[in-house]
Amino acid sequence: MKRLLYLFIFLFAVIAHIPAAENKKGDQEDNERMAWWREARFGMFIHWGLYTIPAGEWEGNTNHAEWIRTTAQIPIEQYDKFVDEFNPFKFNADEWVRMARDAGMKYIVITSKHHDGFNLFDSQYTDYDIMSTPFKRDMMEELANACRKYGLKICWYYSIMDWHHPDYLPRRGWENRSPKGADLERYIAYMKNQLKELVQNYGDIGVLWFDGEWEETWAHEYGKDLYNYVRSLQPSIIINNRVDIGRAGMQGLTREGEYAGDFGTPEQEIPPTGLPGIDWETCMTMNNHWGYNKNDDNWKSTEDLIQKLADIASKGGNFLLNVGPTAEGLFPQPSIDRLAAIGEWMETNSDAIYGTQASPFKHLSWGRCTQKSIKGGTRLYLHVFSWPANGRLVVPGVYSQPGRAFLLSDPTKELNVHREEDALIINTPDVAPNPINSVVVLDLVGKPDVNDPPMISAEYDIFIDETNVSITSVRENIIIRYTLDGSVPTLKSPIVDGPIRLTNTARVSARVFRDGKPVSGSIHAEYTKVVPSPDVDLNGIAQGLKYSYYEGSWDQLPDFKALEVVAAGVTSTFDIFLREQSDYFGFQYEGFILLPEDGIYSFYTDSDDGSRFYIGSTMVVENDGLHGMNEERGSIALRAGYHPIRVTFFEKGGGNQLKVSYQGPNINKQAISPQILFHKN
Ligand code: FHN
Repeated sequence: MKRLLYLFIFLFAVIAHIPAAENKKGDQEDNERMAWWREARFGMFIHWGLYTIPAGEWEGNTNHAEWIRTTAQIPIEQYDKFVDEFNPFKFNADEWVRMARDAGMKYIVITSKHHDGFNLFDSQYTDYDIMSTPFKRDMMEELANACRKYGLKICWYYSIMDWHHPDYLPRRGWENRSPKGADLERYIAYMKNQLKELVQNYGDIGVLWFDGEWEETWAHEYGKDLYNYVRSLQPSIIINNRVDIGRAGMQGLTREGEYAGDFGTPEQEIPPTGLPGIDWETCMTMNNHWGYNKNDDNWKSTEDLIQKLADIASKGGNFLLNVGPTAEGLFPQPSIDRLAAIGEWMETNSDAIYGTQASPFKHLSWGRCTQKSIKGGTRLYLHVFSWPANGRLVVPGVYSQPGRAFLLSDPTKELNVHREEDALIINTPDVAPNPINSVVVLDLVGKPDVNDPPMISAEYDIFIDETNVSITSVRENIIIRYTLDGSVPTLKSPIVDGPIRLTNTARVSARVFRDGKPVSGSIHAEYTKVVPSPDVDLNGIAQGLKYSYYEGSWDQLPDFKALEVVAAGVTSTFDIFLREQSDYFGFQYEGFILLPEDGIYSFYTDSDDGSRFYIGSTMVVENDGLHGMNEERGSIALRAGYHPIRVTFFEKGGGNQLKVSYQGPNINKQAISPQILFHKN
């Protein structure tokens, strides 16, 4: 009876909201739009603007760059004087585009407006643009024309965060520009007007590369609206995931949920593995700075850059490699040298990059692999960083029938291929064709059949009464055998013929077999039967949570019990009450959550900086530390009814946000509704 009552209270209190499905990833329209971008695999990022005048140096500090107005705390009046100095008289759009083309790059993304708010294009909506400088030419138009001339896509970087426009908030914490009168709606209208100029005045635009979406004033509804608006201006345009707030920090991929954006944007890092079905692009500097820094000589080697290009393509991603031109309009010589060397490698090996898909192998000791479908089978491009000294290139765990093999640098010279157990051996010449990355082509009959163990999955790794586990493989004419005690499956083990129902804790192990032989390693997964935490009987409760507010500087969550409470009260949900300061503070929220039925519940915190979520004394979500917006999840078995919850959060500096959501039996992932949050009177 009690459980029925809880279910009624819960349903009465909460109207589940199911966000409209915005993203139609993978449908025909999306595939057509993304086709050129997926083919391209390699582009140039250009960070250029007023900040090139100080060139990273300010009052003796030489580690600044495009952030210098903030990192050197330069008052706006002083910074704006750079407008009168910006005159890149050596700028030559054709030269820039030819260097990108000759490096093998297929698109250019340039900072039409970075965080400082200065516009490199001629905008009718502001005088804070290139036409107010001595240069007085619309260099974006010149660059767009040059791209069309040499067959590259022109793309715009555009920062949502704007340290100059009076309607953008927040102001920089150190500056005394009054926020009075700032109007976000007016700022969004300004952005839309500029985006209309950028998308409609310069011909076909490849990508709108948004950035600066992480501050607390930007929200999902604005991001979704801006995505739809830009798409309405040019349906074929591609828009990155930084238009919305779904990006998971520098890891760059889009978090679970209905966030807008056509591709993920890892920054200065490469995902550890391929990401099937996900479009993503790693953006990276050649040295340590995006904007020109005259003292930064820490350049990545050409070898490192060429191998990064292969690594990224072998995981199915694009590589957006940055150049920071000088105030005169020149690429730094080390950038020119690296672009030329990459171009020389691409001259011979671009087939192994353009239009390729991710490697079918999880790991190769000597290098990477990319692949393309060809008539009757698959072409593997084996990127060999470590050339075999014994003339034998071992391709492990591949069961497909081999076709031709040859050096991409000399397709006329066939290489011998033979099988040794589950490996294919290619006889290679003594000398590597390229000391950095030699590409050996290996054709296979049909789809690659490699030593991939099966996938084991279930909704959760814990269960109350029973759970169904699925074990699958995409490989052809195979069977899967499994065990429930963690032992390696043998020919005597049962065959998978559908979901496996577990009613007790089990260590599931699975392996692929063909013609009576194992053709994969085994894989394991633990599923634990648990007793749900009991609910608590409550009386004298009221809606809302108790919160306590603290001030201090921490690099991780402090022990709030040991700290003085600066303010306290009751709040309807996990609000951050911004006081005089928007940095160096923490919150603790305590109360009870009402759950409608027994089951496994997942809780999420998405925060900048650290946060944790507890049920009673059990920490369910660990999301501590200094970071940008980052979401973590945890699951726990709970009875229907009231459960004690505690959420802790701290902010050191920069953006500050806390979002707490959950999902459970018959409950989609959603923010925890205030209606099911209570505290004791
Ligand atoms: O703050 C910017 C930074 O200046 C640069 O533009 C990079 C490039 O992706 N994006 C932001 C940092 O994530």
